[in-house]
Amino acid sequence: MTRTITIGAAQLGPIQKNHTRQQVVARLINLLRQAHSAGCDLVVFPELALTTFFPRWFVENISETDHYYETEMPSPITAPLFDEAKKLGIGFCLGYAELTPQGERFNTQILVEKDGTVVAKYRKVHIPGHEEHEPDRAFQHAERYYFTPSNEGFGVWKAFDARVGMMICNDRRWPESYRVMGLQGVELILCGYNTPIHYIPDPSQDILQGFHNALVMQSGAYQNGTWVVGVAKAGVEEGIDSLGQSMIVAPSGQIVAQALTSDDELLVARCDMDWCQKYTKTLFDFDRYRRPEVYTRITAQRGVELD
Ligand code: CDT
Repeated sequence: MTRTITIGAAQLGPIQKNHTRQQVVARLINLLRQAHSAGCDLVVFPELALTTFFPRWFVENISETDHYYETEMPSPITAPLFDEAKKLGIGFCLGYAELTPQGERFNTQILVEKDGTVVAKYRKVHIPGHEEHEPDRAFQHAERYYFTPSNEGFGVWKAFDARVGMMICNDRRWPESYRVMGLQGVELILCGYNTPIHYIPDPSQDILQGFHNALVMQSGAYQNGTWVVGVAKAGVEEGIDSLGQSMIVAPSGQIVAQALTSDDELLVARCDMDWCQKYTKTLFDFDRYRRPEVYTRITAQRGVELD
């Protein structure tokens, strides 16, 4: 018996500033229904999947942006997505901006089982961009103003008869994200992203965005013997072009499905969780081959230290 999960990576095209939550939820439900027709057990939506990518603008008073954040999940507006998923018997993973009762702001992703139970909540650890307004930029990437970095780390949960972890966008560029989950026996990592193609601090990287996206997820999958599902919010949003190229990567590091457009698009793959063991019990048998005693610098220091 193999443990196969049929997974739908539900890429979204742009969400403009004037698009309502109701319109967006209707798009999510449309993708969910397509996934049901394709036999999916689980649908993965992008990072901040309910709104436009608002960190591209700076406001002096952060509370002016409260309407971009969710204070409850499900809420009356998102409930139809939860209801439809439960009715269809499909699980899903959804990214959104979270405002807690204590006033903390997190970039959050939740995992919902086929019976509608919220299995897990993950809050983004690696927050990229800048804290202050940078008026000379063509657009802001003020995630560090809008979100607190989570100290909860990278969990792995038993769901869909597999060991499932989550990360969000910039987390995928850091090998530590995958390895912390790898050390908990992760078999499936779900990752939503919004990646502007134009990287203002070093535009020479623009042409490499697709390469780097694949590079980090393929190597993270292979080096930890895990499936990785990376799902974009893509296309030209408020004049800013963001990377598509959503993909499902096998524990071998091979891409088994990839988006072809920058619009709402579902890609589907049958993912055998037992494939992970071909890697985790051989080349990447951590218990046999890792040398944590010589890796102490990794947690002892943050930046480069020169002697
Ligand atoms: N959303 C997100 O984390 N985006 C970043 C952009 C980095 S440039 C500030 C990413 O790593 O794709």
